[in-house]
Amino acid sequence: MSKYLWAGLVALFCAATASAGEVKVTDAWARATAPGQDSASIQLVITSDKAGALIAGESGIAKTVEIHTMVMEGNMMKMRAIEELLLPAKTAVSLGADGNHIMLIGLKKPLKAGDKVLFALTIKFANGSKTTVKAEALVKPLETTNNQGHEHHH
Ligand SMILES: [Cu+2]
Repeated sequence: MSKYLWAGLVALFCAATASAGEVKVTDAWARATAPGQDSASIQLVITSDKAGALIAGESGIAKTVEIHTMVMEGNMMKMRAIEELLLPAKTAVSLGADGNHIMLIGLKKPLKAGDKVLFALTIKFANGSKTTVKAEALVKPLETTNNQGHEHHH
C-alpha cells in the first residue's frame, strides 16, 4: 500500500475519533439549549488505553466544566459534581446512559442544533501522568430524547 494512502487513512481516523494517542473520545453530543438555559450536558464515550481517571474538563463556550453524576436523593434524581471518574484500561466508558455527563456551566452563548462544541478533557493515569484530549460535541435538536428523563438543577 502506498504511503500516501496510509497517510489518508490516518488522517481519516484522527478526524473521526479525537485522539490523544492514549485516550479516545467518541460520539460526543449535547442537546440544544432552551431559551434562558445557561448550562448544558455533554454525553460521550471515552476509552483510555491505560487505567486512569477523568479529572477535569474545559471549553471555550462555558465558564466552568464539571464532571457530573446522578444520585438519588429521596425520590429525586439530582446531579452532583464529582472529582474524578475512573476509566478502566481499554474499556469504553459511556457517559450518558448511566447518568454521568460532562456539564457545561455558564454558557457564553446558546447551543443551537448543528453547532459543534469544542471541549477538552484531562485524564490522569495511574502513574500520575496526565493528558488532555480535545473533542467536539455535535449539538442535536432540543426535542432529542434519551431513554432517561432527568432534570438539571443548578
Ligand atoms: Cu449536570
